[in-house]
Amino acid sequence: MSVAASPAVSLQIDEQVERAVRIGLGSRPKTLPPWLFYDAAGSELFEQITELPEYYLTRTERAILESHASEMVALAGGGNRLRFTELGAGSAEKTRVLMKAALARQDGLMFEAVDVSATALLAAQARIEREIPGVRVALLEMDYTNGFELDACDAGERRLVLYIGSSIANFEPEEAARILRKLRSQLGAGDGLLLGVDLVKDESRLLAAYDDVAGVTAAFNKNMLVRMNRELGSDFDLAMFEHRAVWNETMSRMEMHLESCADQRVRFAALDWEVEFLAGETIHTENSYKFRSGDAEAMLAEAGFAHAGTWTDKRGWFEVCVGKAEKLGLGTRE
Ligand code: AVI
Repeated sequence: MSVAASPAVSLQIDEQVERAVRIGLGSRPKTLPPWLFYDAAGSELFEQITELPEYYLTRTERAILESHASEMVALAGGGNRLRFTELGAGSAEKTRVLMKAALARQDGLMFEAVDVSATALLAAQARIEREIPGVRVALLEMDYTNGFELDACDAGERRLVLYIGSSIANFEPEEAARILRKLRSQLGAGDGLLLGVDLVKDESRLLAAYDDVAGVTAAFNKNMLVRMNRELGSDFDLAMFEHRAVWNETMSRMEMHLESCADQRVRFAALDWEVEFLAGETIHTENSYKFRSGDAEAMLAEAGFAHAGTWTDKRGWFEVCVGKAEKLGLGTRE
């Protein structure tokens, strides 16, 4: 944290936010990293997105988990007790069905919820422990993208890491591969990873999911501007930027942008800095990669996981894969 020295505006400035904004808006084309979406208002808007009729991802993945939870858990556990570790757990809504399936095979379940913010986790912890007797929730407040350490499991216990919601899709492929490799290095041979990814489908369906009629995704995207105005003292006029959702076929990803409606200049009073925008110029705020059959298994294999199973919905819109950590070379954890 640093306190800005500007005489006009004095704010507590998060250095990580300032650095990301200076780098992103100083680049050509302009970009901002998607983690900037998730302040309290952005996290709330994302929860609303998951319930939109157009945003099929959450509903479809939940249906896959509901249909196959017992099978997934049996495959992951084999003859062992399971411990769950969910990355980016948030409210852990979809995980409940897996918890119940695990509790049908074993007494009690340790659920480690990993997230950057303890706020969402605290509410989830109380609710889960109240509503699903036998689950003990441990909160691990950390940014799993920057490396993390997990405790070793108890004897006779295996860890199943849950990485669902297509969260891996918001990272560039090399970054996603790095995260999975890092994760693998924290696991013992035979531990599992359950990965949920969204699949390539009809373009109109994808566009609708990222540009809903009610405008919730537009508000989510523009929340970056709101956040910069509040935290960095900028004067973005929200009416002067349009939400744009684009299907990039070549890169197999949905992109979100904020497009400037005119030539304009935005002043960051707290940073004593100005940024110019041309009419039609965009800030690229998010990529959401869409996968094809076999891609998730290949990602798992590359990170050191043997494929154990893949499940999809009837329409082939979303996929859940389970991989098992393979034995590593000498000098590693197991
Ligand atoms: C969190 N993540 C998987 C969402 C996605 O679909 O890429 C974020 C999101 N962006 C727009 N709508 C939802």
